[in-house]
Amino acid sequence: MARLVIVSNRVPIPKSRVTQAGGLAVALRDILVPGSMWFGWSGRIAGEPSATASLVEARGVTYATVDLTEEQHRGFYTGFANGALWPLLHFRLGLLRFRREDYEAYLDVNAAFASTMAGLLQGDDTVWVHDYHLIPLGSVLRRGGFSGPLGFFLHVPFVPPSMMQALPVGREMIDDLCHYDVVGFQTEEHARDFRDCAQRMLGATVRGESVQTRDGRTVRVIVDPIGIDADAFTHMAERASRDKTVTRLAESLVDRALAIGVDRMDYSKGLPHRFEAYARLLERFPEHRRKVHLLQICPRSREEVDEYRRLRAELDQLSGRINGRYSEFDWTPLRYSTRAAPRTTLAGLYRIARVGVVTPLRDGMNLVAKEFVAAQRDEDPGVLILSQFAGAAHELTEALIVNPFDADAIAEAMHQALSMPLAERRERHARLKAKVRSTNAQAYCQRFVDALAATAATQAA
Ligand code: GDG
Repeated sequence: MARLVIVSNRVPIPKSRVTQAGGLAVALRDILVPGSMWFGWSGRIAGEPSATASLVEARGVTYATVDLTEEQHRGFYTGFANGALWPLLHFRLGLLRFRREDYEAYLDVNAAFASTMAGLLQGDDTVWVHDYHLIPLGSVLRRGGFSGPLGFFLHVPFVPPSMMQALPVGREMIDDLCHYDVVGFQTEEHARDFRDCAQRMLGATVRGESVQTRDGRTVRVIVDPIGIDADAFTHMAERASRDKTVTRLAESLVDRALAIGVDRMDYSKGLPHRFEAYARLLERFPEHRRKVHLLQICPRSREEVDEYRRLRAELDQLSGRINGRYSEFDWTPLRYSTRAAPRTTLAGLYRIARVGVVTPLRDGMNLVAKEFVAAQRDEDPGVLILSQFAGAAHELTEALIVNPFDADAIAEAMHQALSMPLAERRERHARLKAKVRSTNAQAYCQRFVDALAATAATQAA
């Protein structure tokens, strides 16, 4: 196969052989064979934009990164990507902040990425671009003469035309997506919304998976749900039960059940609703008082965006209120941490939890749901509560599926999970685990790369 070049906003350069990275890095590990390249932002802010990429080799893979200036970062990342696209794609029109100068910065950074990449690309490379930060990159690469297979995968949800039209440059976004050969989404619903946008906003023709623009471009739209390396995660969770933090927490539970939530601190994750639901559980089902702890781990993220700072203040207040209302001298119902936990600790914590609470208001997929399932003990598994608006709910139908806007429904699901007989827990878990193992990270990558190769072969023919 031709060389694969991955492009994403952040590039997780492995620091040592033992690094256990999360997210995309894990998902892509198997296809990053020696010779491949990963291109993106270094995570550094510099006085001047990078003229060339800095290159680091690790295990035969080249990691090529560029720095951004303060101004680029403000407009491209904080402004347009996270201030306009992220809320829009999570159905939060009220939070959408559009400024033309941010959009200009977004286009400039995409153009700068493309021009630096031009010096690194070889004619027959296959380029796979990731996520909403880099939607226009494909069209700039094409204009610059790149003619190899070009794919894009969107990790977050997609919206129907009625919402996309609220973005003043929504049409440009859809047109940019139609410059790729293959565009992948997490669920059929997101793919359908994209096809509808192309039809309604560009006048494109849709036939099955293919979308044809009026000027003759064809893009194949595929559904490719992302997964985790389930078996590796199960092993990590088994080993992690001996981890110091996990053992200490397990001891501190003194036979109380643990419910766990793990989310970046983001308004899409439904955290205030979840806290509210937990308070309802304690109010409506008092038999669980003193018998359960909710541990919510939510590492702070994107603090440069106002809405994220407001969310933190709201959660601080809510958690204080719940603990103030229900705590006893020897029982604190809600344990809430805004620091990131090491990945192994996380795996161990999932394993000792009786309930996994995954209730985003919208989520492309939600990998925590899959990690929770993979980490459970087959003989005595915990129960997953999952939002109907997470992409994962399309696959993990044996979870307790809830509407995350309904605090009472979440409280009832928590009650059901805490009271569920072992036989039912085992049955649900066995089915969920089989799904998480089969729709794993490797299958996700292979499907996308195969779709790109097939499209390239058709075009060559
Ligand atoms: C986007 C889409 C889609 C969380 N806290 C800690 C920690 N994490 C890890 C989790 C999980 C990852 O971060 C989060 O993944 P999610 O899928 O839940 O969410 P996003 O970050 O929003 O990712 C999402 C995903 O892309 C992939 O396509 O599923 O829908 O929004 O792996 O375990 N990891 C560590 N400490 C923490 O405190 N080590």
